[in-house]
Amino acid sequence: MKDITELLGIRYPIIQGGMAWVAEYHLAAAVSKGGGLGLIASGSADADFVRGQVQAVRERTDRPFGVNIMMMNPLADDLMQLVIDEKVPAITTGAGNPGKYIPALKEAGVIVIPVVASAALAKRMERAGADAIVAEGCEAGGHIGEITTMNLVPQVADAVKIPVIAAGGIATGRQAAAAFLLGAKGLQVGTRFLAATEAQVAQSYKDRVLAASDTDTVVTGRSTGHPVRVLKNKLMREILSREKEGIDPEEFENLMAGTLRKAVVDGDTDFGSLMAGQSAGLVTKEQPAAEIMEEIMREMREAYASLGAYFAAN
Ligand code: TUI
Repeated sequence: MKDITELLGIRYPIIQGGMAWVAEYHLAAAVSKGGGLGLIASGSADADFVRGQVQAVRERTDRPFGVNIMMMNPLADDLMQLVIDEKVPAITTGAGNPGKYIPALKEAGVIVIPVVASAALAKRMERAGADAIVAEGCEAGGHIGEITTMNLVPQVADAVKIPVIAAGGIATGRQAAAAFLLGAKGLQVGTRFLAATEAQVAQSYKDRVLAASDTDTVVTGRSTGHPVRVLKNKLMREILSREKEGIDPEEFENLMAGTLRKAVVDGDTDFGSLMAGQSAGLVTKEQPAAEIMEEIMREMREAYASLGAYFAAN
């Protein structure tokens, strides 16, 4: 099995999460320059916007990078064609099944890494020709599945032969070390990069992440079948109580529409969607993306050394 670093041509086995509105060219270029795989999140954007972002990353670095495509985006067809036309080195996908696009992407030499929340979908993606899989546990921020990283990663690793990248709740080297022990060959980091110096996120949103404690996230949308992990605020308390009363899914969608942009761009921490994972409680300082990756790698080596010392003595 090829290492994730060899597959992607990167220094560290770290890929950045595809965070809609947050992961634009500044962050993606910084992560790629720093030795990981930077990602441009396309969210609900169109092909022209993403083309501009791809060009902006290329102006800043020659290193490999990728585009994240959210499968619920009605414009996903156009975005797949764009990554083929632009010869984008790699893509990750989220919130759906990219299977039908994989043959054309492979033909064009694009490395395809679907993000999944179950072993069943991981297997289907491997059969469809995916190069690697991100197994994202429900500790992650944003749209999530049901299974924890602790249980999803080893079950996906047992289910497929392609490399597995662990995601959901990984912000530190200790957690990264644990993920490798579960069978992962790489890491996807989202929440910690949300607080990176280069992330173009309203300071008030970053400050909420930096101040968060372990119990500060909640999951909304369970009642409508689209669970999303966010930091608690006025909007989410209101939404959760409406869900308890049995809110109509259409009304739910209307209340949520535009709230991610409100948080990231406008910095509205009361009525915006402050998407973040459970690891927010471990993210305590704003620092450059390169430094984040160096720190994770150093901490991961230290974790192994101390575990080695423990087992040498016991
Ligand atoms: O996609 C994500 N995280 C996201 S996408 C997103 S955009 C959004 N904005 C507002 C409301 C809702 C979404 C924010 N965060 N992570 C990857 C991920 N994919 N997590 C879970 C899944 C997933 C779930 C079900 C993948 C496939 C799936 O089923 C596929 C099928 O059809 O079988």
